[in-house]
Amino acid sequence: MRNKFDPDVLSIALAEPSRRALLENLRFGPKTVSELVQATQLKQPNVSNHLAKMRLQGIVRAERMGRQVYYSLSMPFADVLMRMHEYVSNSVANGVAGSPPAAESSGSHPIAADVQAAPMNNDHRGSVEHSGPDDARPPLMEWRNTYFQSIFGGKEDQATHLVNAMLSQGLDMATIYTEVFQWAINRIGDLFQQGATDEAHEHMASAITERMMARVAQFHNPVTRSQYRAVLGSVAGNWHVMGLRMLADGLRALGWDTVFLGANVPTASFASMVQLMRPDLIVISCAMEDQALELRELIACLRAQPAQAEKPFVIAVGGQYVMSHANLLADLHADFSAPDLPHFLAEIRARYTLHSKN
Ligand code: B12
Repeated sequence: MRNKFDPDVLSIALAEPSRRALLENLRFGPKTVSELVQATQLKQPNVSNHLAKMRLQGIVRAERMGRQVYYSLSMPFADVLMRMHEYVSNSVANGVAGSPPAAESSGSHPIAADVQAAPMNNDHRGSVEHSGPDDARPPLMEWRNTYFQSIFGGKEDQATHLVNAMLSQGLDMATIYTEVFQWAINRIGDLFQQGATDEAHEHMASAITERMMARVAQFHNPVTRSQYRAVLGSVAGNWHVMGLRMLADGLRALGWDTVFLGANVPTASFASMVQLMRPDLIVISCAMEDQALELRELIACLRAQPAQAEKPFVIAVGGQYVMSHANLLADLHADFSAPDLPHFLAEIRARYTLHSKN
């Protein structure tokens, strides 16, 4: 067995010029094999081979869009290099340079063990595809529990490590957001309801999750642009914004131009922003009964905007309040709703033709 710090072995992964050239190119966004061949002047089989290996190592991920497969970095560049280092160290420690790290059932790093035990996702079909309960991989339960513990304990570094692990395993945005983040946040909400935790914990967990979402979204850049624009905002009085941010990130990953207004948007300024931006879709989030009147007023105000007559837009409403009131949609004169991100994206796919190039 070679020494763990053998510079020859490290150089294979870290200083291999072709891989470095490919990674350098992927720093600036997703690319196809042909684009990478053109950019690096490497031979096509070489490029494919390197990409396949780096995909197995969780360094790059692949997304199919129509007939094209796009490759992108699965995490920040610095983390990619660190992961290569970690990977080579593990491989050398196991005596097989270049093979995947062996699963460890115990050890000082529980997250690392989860990652190693997880199967590779070789059927990655798109950046915002939802895996669904049927193909939920076993580690999902462990990931969401570990994520819950991280945000509940205020361990942002641990959460970051876990998010990196999920990204490098090819977990898509909708699965990470819904099955892990939403699940964990709602669990903290349940604890709050039972009096088992306090507002400070809820705020801390929410703040960490918003940062983790930014991390995931950074690696789900759209590979093509659609011609559609959405304006998203929470109704006046509503400080719940995470769900809305998820929808915004999902739309952006599909190539939409998104204008995110955030929490507690006063009705009049929401409406004037719509007038200014001329969106195709307006996405409104309403979490509480107390905001029902504002929601109603906002929709009435939007319907009365000249923009509605000049370029008709669709209004989607959702959030805890909407979900808990059947038949509200028709009553509000809204166009559609959805209980969560995957259903929202399914509705978007059904209503709009996506990925038309500029
Ligand atoms: C986290 C949280 C907070 C955080 C929010 C932080 C943030 N940055 O967003 C903070 C601490 C600020 C907060 C404050 C309050 N909260 Co609070 N909060 C929650 C909690 C635990 C989770 C909400 C959440 O973010 N979930 C994760 C996201 C991803 O899920 P989501 O919001 O449901 O969004 C998904 C879907 O709803 C849907 N969706 C959302 N919007 C839209 C829009 C459209 C168009 C579509 C199609 C779909 C859609 O897609 C999203 C993604 O999958 C819920 C409990 C729960 N189970 O929902 C209570 C909850 C919403 N809060 C509640 C309450 C009462 C409050 C407070 C009054 C007091 C408190 N508990 O601290 C204040 C009120 C603040 C205000 N005026 O808005 C109540 C509301 C009860 C009600 N229906 O009237 C809940 C339900 C808790 C409860 N069971 O009592 N809260």
